[in-house]
Amino acid sequence: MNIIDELLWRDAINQQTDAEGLREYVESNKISLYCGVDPTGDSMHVGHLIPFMVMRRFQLSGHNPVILIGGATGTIGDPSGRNSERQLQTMEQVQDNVDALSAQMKKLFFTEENSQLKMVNNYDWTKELSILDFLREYGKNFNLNTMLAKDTVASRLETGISFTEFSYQILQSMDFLYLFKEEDVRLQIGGADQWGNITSGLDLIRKKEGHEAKAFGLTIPLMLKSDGTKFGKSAGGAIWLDPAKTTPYEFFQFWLNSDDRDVVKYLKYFTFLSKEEIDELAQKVESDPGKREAQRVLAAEMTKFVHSEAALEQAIKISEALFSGDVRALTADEIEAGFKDMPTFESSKETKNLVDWLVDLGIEPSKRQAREDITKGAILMNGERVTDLETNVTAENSFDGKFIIIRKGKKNYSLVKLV
Ligand code: 383
Repeated sequence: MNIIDELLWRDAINQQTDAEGLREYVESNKISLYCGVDPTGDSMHVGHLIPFMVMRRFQLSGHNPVILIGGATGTIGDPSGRNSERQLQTMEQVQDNVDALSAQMKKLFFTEENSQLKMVNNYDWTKELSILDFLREYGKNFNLNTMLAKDTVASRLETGISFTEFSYQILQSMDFLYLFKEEDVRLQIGGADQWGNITSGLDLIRKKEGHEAKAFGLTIPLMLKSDGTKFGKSAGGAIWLDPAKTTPYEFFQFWLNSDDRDVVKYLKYFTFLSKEEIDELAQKVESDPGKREAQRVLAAEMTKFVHSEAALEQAIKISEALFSGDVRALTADEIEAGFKDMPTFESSKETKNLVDWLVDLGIEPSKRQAREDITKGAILMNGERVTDLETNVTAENSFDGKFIIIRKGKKNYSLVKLV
């Protein structure tokens, strides 16, 4: 399958400026393509994977991806997809974020086989440009009506948009022209929200380089979830790629919890599994959805790709321990990761009777209820059932003198931190 057919099969194409032309071009050439990310934060999230997985697919089929980090554009902020003006970041903040995102990109895309991958920063060719050159060299090629008609600007005309954000499309267009000339980049890809910026760059290339200049734009559909909620968010907020912000366990759980109606779409979009493998998993979603095998494979593939094999093993270990209730094999770090979104309580280290302790913390509403739950075997302390009403809770029951885990019923966990 060539790369275009593969993207079509994966439902990864939203719009193309010249589908025929691009197909022909990639059939007989190695294409250099680029996709940009703005350093508006210190980590990417799963939404960013949408175009960058496609970049990787091009790379795997022998083409040359160029990753652009927007050290210049990040100081302005893309109005796309936003309904209000952004607060400017300081130049230092932008630089810190450039460093963080560059490191993240390296980790994801620079493998031993791919050490030649290119990464550029648009600050390098934008910082020296004078205001007069900007207006004379570039501004003259932009028609105000066309600029105003771009979705991202048109939708802001009511609420207001500054000249600064309005000019963003010129900056991104200058990048495409620069990379076309300097790096022979002929294709820009991005999420569907980038269509206006990408086509604006193509217009500039045509105006400056002539109509025979061959360049293309391709966008990828933004991910929609079957239940109508936004893709890439959990109860705790965005799903980040930085393990310090979203632990590999939470990351694993995010994919594991995918809806049956979405899981095949995600497998196509986000993994490198073959058509045969995905068709087989799709079959299993139909015949045995309860087993959630497709979700398991998806979660494993994604955790391995973004984090590592070791992180995946740990995520599985935590998931299994929480599922079975046997949490004894977990380390204090694993507990911290696994319990991030669960109710957490604080207790002093002094020895106390279990019934009193559960009521004092608020895990049980009353002593009567506590006694009843203990006697019927519904309470597990650190993975062990306690049925004796005289049980005492001491620091010795804890993990590393730090945590005590209480499970009430089948899956109501509480984490008690000893302070
Ligand atoms: C800057 C300079 C360029 C080319 C692109 C850019 C960044 C672009 C942008 N992209 C988003 C971002 O940075 O704002 N103007 O957060 C997101 N992308 C990708 C994808 C997406 C887009 O990084 O749709 C989601 O992740 O294109 O919103 O010369």
